[in-house]
Amino acid sequence: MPNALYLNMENVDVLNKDVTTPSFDRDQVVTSIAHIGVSNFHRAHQAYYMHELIEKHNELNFGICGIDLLDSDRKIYNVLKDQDGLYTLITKDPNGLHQTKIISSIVEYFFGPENPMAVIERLANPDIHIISLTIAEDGYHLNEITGEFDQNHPAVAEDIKNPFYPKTVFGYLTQAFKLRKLRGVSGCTILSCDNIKSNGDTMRQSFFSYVSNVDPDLLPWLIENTTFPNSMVDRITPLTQPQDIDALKQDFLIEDRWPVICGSFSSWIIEDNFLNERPQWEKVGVQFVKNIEPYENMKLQLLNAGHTILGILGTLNGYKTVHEAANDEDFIGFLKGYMDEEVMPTLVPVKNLSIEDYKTTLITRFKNPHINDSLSRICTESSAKIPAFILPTVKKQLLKDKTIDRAAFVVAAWCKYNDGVDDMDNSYNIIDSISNKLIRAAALSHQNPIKFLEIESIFKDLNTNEVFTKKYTEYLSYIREHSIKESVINFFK
Ligand code: CS2
Repeated sequence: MPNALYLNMENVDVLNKDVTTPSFDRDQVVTSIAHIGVSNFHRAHQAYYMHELIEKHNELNFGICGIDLLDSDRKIYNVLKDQDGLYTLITKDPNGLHQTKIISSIVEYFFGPENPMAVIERLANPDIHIISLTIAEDGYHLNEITGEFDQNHPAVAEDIKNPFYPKTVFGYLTQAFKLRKLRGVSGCTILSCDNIKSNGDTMRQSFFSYVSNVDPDLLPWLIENTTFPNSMVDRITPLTQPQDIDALKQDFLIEDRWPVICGSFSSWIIEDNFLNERPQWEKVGVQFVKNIEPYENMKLQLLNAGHTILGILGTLNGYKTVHEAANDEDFIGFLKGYMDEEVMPTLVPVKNLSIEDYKTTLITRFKNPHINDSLSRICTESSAKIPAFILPTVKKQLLKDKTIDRAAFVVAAWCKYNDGVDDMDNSYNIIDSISNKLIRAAALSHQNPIKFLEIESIFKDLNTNEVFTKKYTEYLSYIREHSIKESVINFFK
């Protein structure tokens, strides 16, 4: 067997012919987007859309400069440095059709911990018109209880003390915008691509409250010179497994140290609120709308909530992947019931999109056996996911005296999940920034079920709602005595 070729600019034109390689001349691409957080998700989604626009429509003015700010991102820094920003995107549809493509839209890369000044200078450069972000829910440093920006968060407090050696995105942006203002450079659009409600507004609020604390004189200029479009981002992107790297080597003779696997369905809906000229992403399927809220509610409350539900129930049952849980008739039946009875009544129709179709496609996406999306990825940071994906539905349903049974069941199941042992008696890790708190509250709930609902940062005052607590208590005592499967069947079949 011939040797596999390292993925880099030198080899990209002589790779296996079954792989789609870029046809554009990379030297012609001008960087005008700086993206912070070069996660798998960014590489499957925004960088993919930009690649398509360059490739199919010769849009050479919007190359991406990838940036990571966290020490823990050193691996992607090393990989992208060695691979000249190139990586393989393997798209797998539910019928087993795979597409393997080299993505070439990340034309530069900077790593904050290595050289913070270089990052600040790049962000301040007049060529950069859009700064986009995937920094995950916890990157916004919101206070868990008030939902406001947390000035006392250790990373934020550190940046306030050492503004010239920032660690957080807010510290970096403040320095970059100070330079822009000083040098008479125009502002730019800050485009959040995270799975949080009103992601643009949230970013604006967090950033502006940081600036009003550290550099209030900058604020009026920022208000005039930045926009923060809200956006809805959607593509299922699992963690890359060693077998994915091996398969690429075996089947395509490509040595890519960090390829990305993703589902074939993808969607990106953005509020059209850009400061400067923006890429014509609509040419590659992006939708521009006036108000993101109904689209965002649909996605967070159906897809992300659906994932969380399959994650919790599936893990308790001993499953390891989303598709195993989704192909179990009892669990998918439970989820369909949740969507129809508890989520659908809370959603409002959206323009140019059928929520019914979205929901149906979603089930097929969850069942896709080729993706191998792990339940442990889904259950990671559930303490941030449950309040964002499930509790808003509960709140809306309770306000209208409508059913919350399945949501209460999920919360009860999540309480048991935090015991850390599945129905086969196998233990698993609880990966959550407040795992200690969760485990302690779940332990106390054996005596008093409400103890779990007393985690105020998650449930706020839900522990005082009689309708919810009654159902939750009933379910929890049953779930503690029976398997999750028996419980689903007993209450919902
Ligand atoms: C998942 C998301 O993290 C999660 O819990 O639901 O990562 C999901 O796969 C993406 O939002 C899909 O668009």
